[in-house]
Amino acid sequence: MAFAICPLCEAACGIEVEIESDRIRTIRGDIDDPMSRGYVCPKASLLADLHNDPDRLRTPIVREGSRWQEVSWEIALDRTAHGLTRVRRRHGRNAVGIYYGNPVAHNLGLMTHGLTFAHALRTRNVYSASSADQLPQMLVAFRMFGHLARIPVPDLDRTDFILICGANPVVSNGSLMTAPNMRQRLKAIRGRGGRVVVVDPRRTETAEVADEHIPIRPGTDALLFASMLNVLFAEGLTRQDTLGDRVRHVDVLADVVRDLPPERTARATGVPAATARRLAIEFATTERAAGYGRVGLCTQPHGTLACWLLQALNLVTGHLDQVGGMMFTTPAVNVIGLLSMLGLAGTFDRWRSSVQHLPEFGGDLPIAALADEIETGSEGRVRGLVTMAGNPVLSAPNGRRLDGALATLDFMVSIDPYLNETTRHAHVILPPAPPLSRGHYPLPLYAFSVRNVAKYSAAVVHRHAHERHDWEILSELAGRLFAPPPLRRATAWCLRALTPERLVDALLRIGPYGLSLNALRRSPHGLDLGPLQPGRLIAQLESADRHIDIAPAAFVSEARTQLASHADRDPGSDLVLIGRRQVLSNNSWMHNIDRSMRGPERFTLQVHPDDASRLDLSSGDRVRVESDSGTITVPVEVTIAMTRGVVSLPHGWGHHRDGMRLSVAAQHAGASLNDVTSERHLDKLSGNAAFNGVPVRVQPVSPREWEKDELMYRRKPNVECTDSTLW
Ligand SMILES: Nc1nc2c(c(=O)[nH]1)N[C@H]1C(S)=C(S)[C@@H](COP(=O)(O)OP(=O)(O)OC[C@H]3O[C@@H](n4cnc5c(=O)[nH]c(N)nc54)[C@H](O)[C@@H]3O)O[C@H]1N2
Ligand SMILES: Nc1nc2c(c(=O)[nH]1)N[C@H]1C(S)=C(S)[C@@H](COP(=O)(O)OP(=O)(O)OC[C@H]3O[C@@H](n4cnc5c(=O)[nH]c(N)nc54)[C@H](O)[C@@H]3O)O[C@H]1N2
Ligand code: SF4
Ligand SMILES: [Mo]
Repeated sequence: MAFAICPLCEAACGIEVEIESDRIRTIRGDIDDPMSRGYVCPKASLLADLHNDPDRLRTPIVREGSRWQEVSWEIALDRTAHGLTRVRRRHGRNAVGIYYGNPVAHNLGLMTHGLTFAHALRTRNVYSASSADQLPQMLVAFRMFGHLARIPVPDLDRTDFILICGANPVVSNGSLMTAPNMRQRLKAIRGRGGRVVVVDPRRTETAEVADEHIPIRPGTDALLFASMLNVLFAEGLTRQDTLGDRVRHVDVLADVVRDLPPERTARATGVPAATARRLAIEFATTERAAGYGRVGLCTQPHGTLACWLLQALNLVTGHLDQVGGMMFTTPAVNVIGLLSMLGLAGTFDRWRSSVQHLPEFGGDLPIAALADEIETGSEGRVRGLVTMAGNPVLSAPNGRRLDGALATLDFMVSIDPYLNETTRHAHVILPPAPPLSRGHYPLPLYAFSVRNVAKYSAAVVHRHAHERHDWEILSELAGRLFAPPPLRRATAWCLRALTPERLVDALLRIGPYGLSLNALRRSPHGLDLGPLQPGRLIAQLESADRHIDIAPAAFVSEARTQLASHADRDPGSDLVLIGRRQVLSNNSWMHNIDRSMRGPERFTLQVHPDDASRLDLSSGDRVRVESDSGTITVPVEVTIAMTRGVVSLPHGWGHHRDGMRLSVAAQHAGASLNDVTSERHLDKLSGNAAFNGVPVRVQPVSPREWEKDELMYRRKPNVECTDSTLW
């Protein structure tokens, strides 16, 4: 029996893995894990299927035209270094771009070696999934609290009121909030007499276990929060005594929301004025309350304003940095503290993308800019690309355009275990060894944990001798790319000696608890380091002599020019499209597991019954969903979970393309939501993708038309799987 940490999502559940002759027999929840206490979601057991998936690449492959060939690591790495160096020599270092995706956050070696590699490329064309995700929250943290990762988390286990906006943690298992078994934790709030309120255009699985669901029109949260602040200022219900005189510009904030009472915003938000008033007062007058927002708040045109005003609500009600409110962690590896000490608090807008002029943040450019930067003919065009644990063809806004753009690159390498929608464009794929064969410490997740905990898990199965971990691949590549020829081997050797484990050990030792990797090895279930501490933010601000800016100038001017006119605009009668997550999916990349794909069709367009009857639709019908960016054909599911005027599709589908090696996923292809989202529909202040609230036209298709589309979607491209000459 071995104990480990599930690396699939932010809950970081403890798992117990039964191994027999180096084969995984069962995976269960670890009942002695202090955070998850035996809880796991159904994805945990799929780790074994991932491990055994015959389509998972075990050997590097290189592409010649449309043929792929297995090669040795030496050849694959040499080719990669040659390809990237050639682009750099001919066109300069900005011509090599890099995109890294979500699994980086769940892979210790990619955190330690991958992020360093991205920055060592010294290109302005660094892209990541952050700008399809939490960038507005980072920008708010940077402007208000002085560090782009200083994001508070709800004190879930002690709060008496949680306001959940644009998040569905019962399905996503929580994000920027490490807290396994969300359903139970939310039930516990209600069990102690507290309240759970969900603001979401869809009656989500989280709304189902809440006391109250407040349906909102997509993209209007900033107006709702502004109106709640208006009520609090007007009624004299604000307080900042808890943060002393560290908060600046409260008067400016009061002025920004002065003309936005709930009566004015109700038409746009769809939230009745009386509801917004009541919510504001309940939130302010509950001693322990926390306002938590996530992806749904970020991925809208006023994403930064929404995230800012929610944080302002926490602040003016005295719920920030306080027990039961939104709090700051004290992780055993205190990366944010270390970076702050080194003066690395973050950066914003040091340069811009060349076509859309989107701002840099923390060294990255928004992913919405990448297709432009590849296709444009001007100086600094991206001609070479590294993708690392990312599938932007399915995850980036207007993925279809990016799909086409990737095909034009001079050279592309992907560090990825699958030949999928994105990596099929690569010239070389470097596949890492599977998750359970590597050691793990969830470095970034513990910075957002609702209790301070620390846990290290060693590899539970051996990797094959010819397999390499992500960090080893990157060390080898860095040696070849960055060191002069005589020093290449030595450089790669030094980088390999600097294992992720050694780095974590050093960071633990200088951390606030003086732990070490050995100490964690002696506690294989993990260490509970206690509840979150109040006053963490204030202590950090005081030591740096900084203040909280509750009304950063850039946000204020955007709010002044945008919010009132948004409130007064006719919301129109267009249907708008939003996304959703599903328990058995993990963004785009876990649909190749047969066991997880049985049961009813999951890829459906959810439609409210009134909209369905207006459009003459029933469940099972096929419709075309058309936006200004593109058209997809999808099956309908009529459900009262939707709000009138809003339809929903899950993202991460669309596995119908040629030239992939995903034999199971291709049988359940679906279509990609991001073939109808736009790389021009963005959060204005940060450049984050505004996936939600896309105006769409929905039209029934006849069975004949559907058959035609079906041919396109059901094209089976998996020649590689059967061609034994190549495999
Ligand atoms: N419309 C819409 N689009 C969205 C979202 C949405 O809500 N709506 N959500 C957005 C969000 S929040 C995110 S985070 C992004 C995700 O965007 P991405 O990170 O680009 O997409 P993933 O589907 O997570 O793809 C992960 C890739 O990493 C590979 N991989 C998995 N594990 C490992 C590993 O250990 N090492 C390596 N090297 N590779 C690995 C997988 O094979 C896959 O190719 O999508 C965004 N896109
Ligand atoms: N099972 C599973 N778990 C996952 C993932 C997965 O793909 N599958 N992905 C992981 C990743 S990368 C992330 S970042 C997290 C995300 O974790 P969450 O943020 O909890 O993710 P979602 O379930 O997308 O929740 C977003 C919610 O916002 C709502 N929404 C859409 N538009 C608006 C709006 O304008 N206003 C408001 N108030 N709400 C809106 C949607 O209806 C949806 O319920 O989940 C992680 N966990
Ligand atoms: S909730 Fe997340 S961490 Fe826990 S078992 Fe499921 S996928 Fe793994
Ligand atoms: Mo994400």
